[in-house]
Amino acid sequence: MTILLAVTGWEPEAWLERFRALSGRREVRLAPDLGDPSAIHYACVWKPPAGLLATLPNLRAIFSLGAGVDHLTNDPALPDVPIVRIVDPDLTLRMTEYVVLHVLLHHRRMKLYEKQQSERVWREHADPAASEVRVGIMGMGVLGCAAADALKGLGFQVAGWSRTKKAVPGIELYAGENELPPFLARTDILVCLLPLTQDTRGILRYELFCGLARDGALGGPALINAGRGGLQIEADILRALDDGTLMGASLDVFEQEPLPPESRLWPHPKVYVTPHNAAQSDPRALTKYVLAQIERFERGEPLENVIDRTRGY
Ligand code: NDP
Ligand code: OXD
Repeated sequence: MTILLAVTGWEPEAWLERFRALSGRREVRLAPDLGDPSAIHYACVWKPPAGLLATLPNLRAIFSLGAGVDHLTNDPALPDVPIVRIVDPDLTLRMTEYVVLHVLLHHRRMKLYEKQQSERVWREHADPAASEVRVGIMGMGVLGCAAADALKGLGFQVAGWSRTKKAVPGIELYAGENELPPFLARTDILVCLLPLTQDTRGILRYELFCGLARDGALGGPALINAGRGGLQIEADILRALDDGTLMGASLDVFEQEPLPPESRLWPHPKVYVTPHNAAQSDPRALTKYVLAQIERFERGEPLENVIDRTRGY
């Protein structure tokens, strides 16, 4: 029951060390050194080369080492075995930290106060209370619900938007295309935690920004995207920032990563850029989760957090 690790974009050594330390007598191989591919039953992967998984004839399950799976679903030769994604408190809490931090940066107008500091200006502005500010979260899954809960605890008016209708105590819930306009119209700070699928690609575009609330306590809406870069049209974000449709943006993910040095987003005075680290996958925390899933599977119990391939997440 050999495990293959295939990791690109992150340092694979820490994963290999952790998997080898916790896997007991199970063999762990690191791609591209596959050895005999027929011995490999499980693949634990982050952005594996397209076509690699199709070369493993006895593969039983694929484990994404992140919460998102678009790095797999874009492989046209993806084998037809269950795909398990990460759902773990360590990753969830990291994302909650990022969302709370960036909501507060916009709510407390930190770009303005940073500018004042650089000019040695001592000036207070009337700051709205959190209870006057409406946060809207696109994607009310594991990460969206946890962030919503933390923001509600700080006193923000929180609403969420998802594909299907659900009930989350204390959160106003909208679902589907028909309820997107009323959700946007009541939103001052828009947080995007959607997965990248055929339905969500390019959803963060100029027309959507125009639908956000313009009567809010912050004087205009802000965008926070920690979902995926493919969800956003960067030319539209720049247009909206430049013409005042958006007051600010926090972007952790980009159409092209790393963000090219020539991108106007880097120096933009209204933008916070982070290098896709809103919620890092930490091998120290997450290896245990993957191995526990493999053990469940081998005991004949169902795998948890298996994605639905037709939905794409
Ligand atoms: P989940 O699968 O738990 O949640 C996804 C949510 O998006 C669900 O509420 C789902 O609706 C909603 N959704 C999906 N498609 C649509 C649609 N077409 N219209 C409206 N809502 C839709 O995922 P997680 O919360 O665990 O993760 C979300 C994403 O965050 C990941 O896919 C990944 O891209 C990103 N991520 C980014 C990280 C970073 O560091 N920047 C780190 C980790 C994750 P429903 O509830 O009805 O199914
Ligand atoms: C993830 C990510 O999907 O880090 O977990 O982007």
